[in-house]
Amino acid sequence: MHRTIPCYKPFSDKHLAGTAVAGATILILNGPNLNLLGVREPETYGRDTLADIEEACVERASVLGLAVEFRQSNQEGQIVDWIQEARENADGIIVNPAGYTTTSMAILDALLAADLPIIEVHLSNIHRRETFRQNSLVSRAATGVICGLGAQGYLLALEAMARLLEGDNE
Ligand code: CA2
Repeated sequence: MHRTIPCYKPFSDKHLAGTAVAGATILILNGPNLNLLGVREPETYGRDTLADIEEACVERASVLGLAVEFRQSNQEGQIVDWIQEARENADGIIVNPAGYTTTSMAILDALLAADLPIIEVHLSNIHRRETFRQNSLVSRAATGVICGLGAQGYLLALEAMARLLEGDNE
């Protein structure tokens, strides 16, 4: 049974559907072990499953007039392939690189080459955790980073992405 992620109110009433953003596709990528969400370590990562997060993202994206492609892989090369394809198929990337955050130069290089707005998301606040989690390589390619807000971080990233695509960075 899916959980409903508590919905916060969008920052303003400005409705983005029907604007330049409408119809844009956002690729949401999830790295290794995130398929275990909701099943293990709820004290660190919350009780939402990845399917719950996907459902909430699809719903929020539709309000914003965006389309979402939501994917997860435990394979670094698969994530690199998806990022390369995004250059042709997507207008922005939201990525939780999970265990590849601090190690994957391949994912960093693919993101740098993508030439798209990129938002890095982490469920937990990596800066309150072990030092080995804190030095994200991926952040070097990110337009912005959201961490520590649980599943809501993905929804905030979608809001921010809509505004980035609108050219509204305020
Ligand atoms: O906080 C995040 O979103 C992380 O990206 C999650 C990664 C971790 O390596 C990063 O430092 C921070 C771990 C994802 C593994 O997810 C699990 C979920 C449930 C049970 C076990 C692992």
